[in-house]
Amino acid sequence: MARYELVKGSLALITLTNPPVNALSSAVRYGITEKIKRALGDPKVKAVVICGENERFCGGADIREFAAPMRGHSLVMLFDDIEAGEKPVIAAIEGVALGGGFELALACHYRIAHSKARLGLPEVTLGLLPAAGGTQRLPRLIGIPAALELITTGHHVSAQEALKLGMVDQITDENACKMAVEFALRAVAKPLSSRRISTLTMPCPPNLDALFEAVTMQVQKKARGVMAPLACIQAVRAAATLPYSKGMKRESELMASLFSSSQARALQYCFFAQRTAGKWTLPSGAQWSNIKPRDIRRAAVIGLGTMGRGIAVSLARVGISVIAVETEKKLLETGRQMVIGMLERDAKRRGVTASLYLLQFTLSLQDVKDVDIVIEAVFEDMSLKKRLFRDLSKVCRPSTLLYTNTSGLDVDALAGVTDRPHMVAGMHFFSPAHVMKLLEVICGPRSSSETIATAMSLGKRMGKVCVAVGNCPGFVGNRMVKTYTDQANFLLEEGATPEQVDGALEEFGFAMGVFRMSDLAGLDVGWRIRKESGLTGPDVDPKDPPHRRQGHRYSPIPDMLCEQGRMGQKTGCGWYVYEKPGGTEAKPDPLIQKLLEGYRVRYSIQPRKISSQELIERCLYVLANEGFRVLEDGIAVQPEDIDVIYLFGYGFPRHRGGPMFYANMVGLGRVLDRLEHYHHAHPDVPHLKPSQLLKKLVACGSPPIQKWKEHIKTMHSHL
Ligand code: 3H9
Repeated sequence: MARYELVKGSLALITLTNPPVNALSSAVRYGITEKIKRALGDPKVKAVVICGENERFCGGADIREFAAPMRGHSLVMLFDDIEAGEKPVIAAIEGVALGGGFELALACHYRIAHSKARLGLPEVTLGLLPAAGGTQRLPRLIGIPAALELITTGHHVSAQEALKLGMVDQITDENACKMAVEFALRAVAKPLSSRRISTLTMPCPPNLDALFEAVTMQVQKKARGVMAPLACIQAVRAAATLPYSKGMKRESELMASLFSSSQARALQYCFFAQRTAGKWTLPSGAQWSNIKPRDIRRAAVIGLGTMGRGIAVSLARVGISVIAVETEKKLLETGRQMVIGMLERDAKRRGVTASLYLLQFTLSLQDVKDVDIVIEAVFEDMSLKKRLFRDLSKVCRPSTLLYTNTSGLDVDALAGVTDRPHMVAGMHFFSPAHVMKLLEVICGPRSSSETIATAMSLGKRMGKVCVAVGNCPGFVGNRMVKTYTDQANFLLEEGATPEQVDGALEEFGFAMGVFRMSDLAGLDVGWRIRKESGLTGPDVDPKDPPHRRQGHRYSPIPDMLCEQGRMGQKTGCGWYVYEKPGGTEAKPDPLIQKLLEGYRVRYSIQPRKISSQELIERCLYVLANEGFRVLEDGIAVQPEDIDVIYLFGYGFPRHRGGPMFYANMVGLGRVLDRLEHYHHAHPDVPHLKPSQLLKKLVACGSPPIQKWKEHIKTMHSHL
């Protein structure tokens, strides 16, 4: 786990050997402790270089070991020994030095980094703080403001930035280990006293209290209810106000308060869930590791509306040439200008040249005949999409893969009109497509493994978090979200206000409640879908009363808002009222209050005071309940997939882990009880009826989320 070599006769080279990221597992900690002892005790050794195998220094403590209390050799003691030693120790940083890995480098006397390396203290993103001296050493090295920024956000920095900040002593384009060896030979003669960071005087700015107060407010605003960033601030404050040893004690106490918290568990679950979702599997046995994706060089994007533009930008910025197609000259010109503007702004932000030469704009579908893939992003209209897919079948060469960007339409119905149904799948981007990280890849029953593998790999190349899902109305994300918004609407009917529902959800951790989110997205989107599916408008069965559809409870309130032209922010009013059309400052609207009161009178609903607990339970337990049905139906293969979709596409608070993890944390038995209670009270809402899988899991003793998969029948898999 740590290799020891004597090089150049007087240097000890210690190499961490724990692939893939050389995490500091207990075995690695033991290995380094032993090798450092050996190097410091060997009179032949004049200096030490620490590096990592496979061009990666170290990805930090082994997160998998956090499931149990920390055991084995202490990193704090090891780092103190390295720093206090009388022989210069040099960290040779290639790849990454993150978390405990960067704390190891901070304990060394010198740090040499490769120019492509990335460094940082991302513990806060795992619900923790850097507890091996990071909160005490980093501020002494680079000052309190810069250290606070890095520790409370967990941002990684490039080697160049690290050099500017003083986090490393030298960067190199050569092999960092080789350079560190040269450096070590020169460092032998130099005194070490000024190189021990823990002994440095803290550079304190004059307005210390104001600085900590400002950062605390910033953190509280950004991450409502999240504990770790606040603990990080307290630890850095200890560094600023206490001697090193007392600061270390405070760091350790704060870490203890975080270590077994539910937030830390949720955030660490998110880390692994994201990686689990990337490892997709299909019932045929095809999976990420055994199917080769196609190499994509040329793509076509059909439709230059909001989605098409974002998709074109996402493709071009990773070096894929794009032919963008529109039907009218004016639309083409507007789209062209928008795409170029977006690409230029993006390139400026990243300090690179915009790859405009990769773009081609055309009115002729014939121009896409030689592309590797087509991503269709026209209006959500099945007959329009079918027409286009028929045309694409005729125009494109037989090897071209065809993808539809749809938020819920039947991917297989589109595949069926083509000459290559096995080469058709869905790619559900989220708006704005060049910003949002999530991509649902929809596997139709006839989609080939290669078609799926190519979409997943292309999504990854575009920097997306990709999740493979099955084909059903709304797929995973939108199918589930419908149950959540329905509950929110029913709660309004029963006595709540939009601001009450939103307040409870925002208190829970959502950046925006359901109604503010709906105002931002535009109420007309859902209205159009409801009209198309016959839930409102002329196609409604005249026998259905306004608050019932197809035998179930239905809330016509969102339709009533749309009929009044209240489409959300863009019209200056929706669930809230705004300062002007396009305004963003939501204010409660007395007209909505009146509308709700009128509605309740008309349908003889006695309004009642609804507790925050009920608001949360009704909205979130029903979401998880539908998640269980999604698993039951084989639309998603594992709970991690659902949670990743909700974290990256729907703003579910990360420190709650996602709807399925949240249900697991609450306790499946309790979720089941409450759903039974609410379903009893509202028997005309089928989504409140507990799912079979939830009942089965409770009957099996509520196994941990990682074990649910074993209880899910795969017979009905749609993947
Ligand atoms: C810490 O250090 C606490 C300290 O303050 C000390 C307190 C006393 N542990 O992401 P990838 C796995 S907290 C265990 O796909 P990439 C990962 O699960 C830690 N496993 O690769 C995956 O496994 P699998 C602070 C880890 O190239 C495989 O390695 N450190 C760890 O896209 C490949 O990972 C962090 O927060 C780990 N520390 O990205 C850094 N790291 O193949 C967390 C990775 O089975 N890590 N794995 O799915 C990362 O950010 C990225 O993994 C990294 C590489 C940038 C390093």
